[in-house]
Amino acid sequence: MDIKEYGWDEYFENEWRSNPTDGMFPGRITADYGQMFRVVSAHGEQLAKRPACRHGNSMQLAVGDWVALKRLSEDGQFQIMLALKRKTKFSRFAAGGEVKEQIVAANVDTVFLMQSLNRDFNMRRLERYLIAAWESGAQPVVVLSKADCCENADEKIAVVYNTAPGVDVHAISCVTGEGIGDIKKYFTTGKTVALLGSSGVGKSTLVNTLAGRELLKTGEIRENDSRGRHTTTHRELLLLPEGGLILDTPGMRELSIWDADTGMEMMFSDVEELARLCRFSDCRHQSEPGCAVKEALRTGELDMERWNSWLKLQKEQKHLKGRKEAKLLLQQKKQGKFAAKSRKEFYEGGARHEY
Ligand SMILES: Nc1nc2c(ncn2[C@@H]2O[C@H](COP(=O)(O)OP(=O)(O)OP(=O)(O)O)[C@@H](O)[C@H]2O)c(=O)[nH]1
Ligand SMILES: [Mg+2]
Ligand SMILES: [Zn+2]
Repeated sequence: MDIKEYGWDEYFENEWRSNPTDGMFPGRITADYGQMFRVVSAHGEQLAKRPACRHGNSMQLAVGDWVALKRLSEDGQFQIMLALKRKTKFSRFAAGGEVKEQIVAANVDTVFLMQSLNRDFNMRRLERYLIAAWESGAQPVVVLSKADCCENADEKIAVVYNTAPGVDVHAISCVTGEGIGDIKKYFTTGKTVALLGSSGVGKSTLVNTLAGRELLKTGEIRENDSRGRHTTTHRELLLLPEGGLILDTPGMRELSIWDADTGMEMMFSDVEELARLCRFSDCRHQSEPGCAVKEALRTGELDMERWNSWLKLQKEQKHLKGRKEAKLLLQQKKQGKFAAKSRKEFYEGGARHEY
């Protein structure tokens, strides 16, 4: 197997050389099964164990990561020893209330932000995905699926163009084949495209359509509300027969953004620019004189919905930043206690040894 087909390039070659990788070989994680990963390498595909936990703090690995593998025994046991620095990573705030970054996909070149044209279409949700995508370092592309189920696709495409200036938008149908030819251009040798979106938008169906066969399981959507049933349960990276890689993911219930600074700037540069034009640098854009935002809302230069969206995202980010800082403080406090305890043990121990 030629690992270049899986995206190995000069960047990773350099990373490889700058790490202690003697006696190891490179591989890319293609599936995450919890304690085990499926990894592809020049020796084919194998299962590999997670790296050993150090200080109870195991490194987070994600599908798409390039890792260094070691053969543990002749009977085909492999262990991941280290991960190479990522080119890009798509993260979110981990679900379940914990303050933790969850890496959804690593080393992705393009992310398809998928929404279906029948039921799932929602601009506020798309904004979140776009922010996270810009933050990831990968190129976002909006893919509107199930064009065969929609009468006014053109109108919806126009709405997306307004929300996401400069981002490619495609309407596709896996039933009629519409638009599939156009999106093939993103799949070239060694390049990785990740599919993200709610359950039931047709991510796995698109993989099967591009692969030309049933590689992945797909599921009917619920009749009453057209939502998906969370058919895909783990992330998986696949090589397409015509070249290029596709990363299927389980549908996300919600996307809480982990980091948003770059993403907000990319998505809302017009709003942020306006806010900088206010007379007072600490303008709250409420009733202050010389508020450029209020003025733009009055003239219609700034759309009210877009402004509300920005406000909501700002507020959410502030809240999440507060939670992150609180966690950091707690960690530092714990580490401080640990250091003090070790110091105490060291000196007391040292004193004992002297006698
Ligand atoms: N009409 C129509 N139905 C489609 C299209 N693409 C997918 N579907 C249907 O939508 C349903 C859900 O498709 P999946 O591919 O399983 O959706 P998914 O995004 O992978 O969902 P999860 O794995 O749950 O995240 C299936 O019944 C598909 O047949 C399309 O282009 N047109
Ligand atoms: Mg799926
Ligand atoms: Zn203002």
